[in-house]
Amino acid sequence: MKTFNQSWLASYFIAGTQDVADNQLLPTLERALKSGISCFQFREKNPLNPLTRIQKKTLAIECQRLCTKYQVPFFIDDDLPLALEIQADGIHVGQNDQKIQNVIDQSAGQLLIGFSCQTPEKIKQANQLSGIAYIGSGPVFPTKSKSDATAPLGIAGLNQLLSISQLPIVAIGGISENNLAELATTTVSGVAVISLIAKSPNIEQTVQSINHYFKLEDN
Ligand code: TZP
Ligand code: MG
Repeated sequence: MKTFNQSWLASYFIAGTQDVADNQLLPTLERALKSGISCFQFREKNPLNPLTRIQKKTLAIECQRLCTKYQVPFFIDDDLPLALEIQADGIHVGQNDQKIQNVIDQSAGQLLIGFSCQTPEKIKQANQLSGIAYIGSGPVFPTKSKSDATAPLGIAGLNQLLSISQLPIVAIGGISENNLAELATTTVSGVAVISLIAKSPNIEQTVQSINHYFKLEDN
């Protein structure tokens, strides 16, 4: 069984081909890895230019190789067969994806599991499950990166979820350089970002500012 480390949530980068210019996913990921991201999730949802199964698998393996090179954990969004086939470190599951209990049962301890929870009720349900590593909560702020995102939680809503959750929470949605300091006043373990890194003019500086707030000192 893989072991999860809460420090992986500090600066959690999420991306797929829809989030970057043509052929820029791998170079963007490598720049982010070099700059010190703590985790990567491959989230491929390109409505304009959908990848075939084999293209998606090939790209996932290339992302995984880069993550391995920099010793950063590699998660896949909502594709259990692919995550199992290529032996990703973990899978991230949303509320509208396949049933979380099925994912827990089918991953049979081979994958770490992240689960999206946006309401106190969902957090309470997650508290009853065994086999989840972390919770992703958001959007905290308005986001353009997810078309079906629910209403923003705000810091107050996030704090309410944090007060109930028995699992570490990574904040997601609309995270920018302007709200990192405010997020760092909460007990989130870190931030999960798409556009802040994918669209950054200076990825190294962006990752450094995230890590400044959320990366724990090495002992
Ligand atoms: N889930 C909730 S908000 C979101 C996802 C995948 C998108 C986050 O993207 P960004 O660009 O960091 O707001
Ligand atoms: Mg999903």
